[in-house]
Amino acid sequence: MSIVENLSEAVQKGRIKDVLALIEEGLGEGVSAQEMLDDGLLRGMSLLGARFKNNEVFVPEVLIAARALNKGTEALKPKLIEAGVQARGLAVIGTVKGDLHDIGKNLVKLMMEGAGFEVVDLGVDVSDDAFVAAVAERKPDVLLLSALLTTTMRQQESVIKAVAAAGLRDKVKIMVGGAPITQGFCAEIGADGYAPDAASAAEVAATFLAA
Ligand code: B1M
Repeated sequence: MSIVENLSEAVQKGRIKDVLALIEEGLGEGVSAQEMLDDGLLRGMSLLGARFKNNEVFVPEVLIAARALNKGTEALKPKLIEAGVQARGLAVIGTVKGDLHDIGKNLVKLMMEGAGFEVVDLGVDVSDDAFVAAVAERKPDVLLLSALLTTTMRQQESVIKAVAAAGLRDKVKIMVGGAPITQGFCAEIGADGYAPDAASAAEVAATFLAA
């Protein structure tokens, strides 16, 4: 099996040591960090996700795999982020209330940092009030809301309303994303931008600064 295939396997089995060793080996052999992320770590999580859906594996296995994926992403971070990029904007990011998924959010954060943003990460299960307080205090250029569940996606709309109620809606661009989110949903709830993946999230955020 190739290094990326082994990485995918190691993530699915939640083997942090193997993930880190394979990344080191891959980097030594000139495999690109992006390939190890996309075809190794994320592919592994996607395969495990399908087994999760079919009730072949359960929450503990997925949690262990998520931890291995996050460790692997951390190890790849220096290679994914271009050195010496000057901070060109401030962003606040979080996963909305009721939602504990943070792998995608962490990737969006990483890509935003790579695009030169300073990113304040509020974590997961973030209340509307906490988002509003962060916008009021930090005055970010962009607020990024992640949601992975059909039961929590409406929470993004609730945050947008809360920001508006606090009189801050014209002070910040709001972006939404996550597996169930679409461009149509973004328009429906009055967000300023949507991106289907982490790399394009950073691109969309950068257009707000340019504007
Ligand atoms: Co959960 N889970 N989960 N889970 N989980 C999903 C999302 C699910 C699709 C699995 C399934 O049934 N097929 C399903 C949702 C179904 C639905 O709502 N329609 C589901 C469910 C049901 C649940 C629970 C309810 C299960 C239960 O307890 N019975 C529960 C809910 C807990 C809660 O949040 N309150 C739950 C729990 C968990 C774990 C804790 C075990 C774990 C999360 C661990 C963690 O995040 N630290 C977990 C995981 C890992 C998954 C799957 C397997 C993988 C998600 C993931 O990290 N993908 C997922 C199934 C799947 O997606 N195949 C599933 C990799 C990640 C890189 O992709 O997050 O989509 P993603 O992020 C992408 C884009 O969406 C985008 O960029 C990212 C990178 O390109 N993006 C943005 C994300 N945020 C963005 C923001 C942006 C722009 C782009 O701008 C603001």
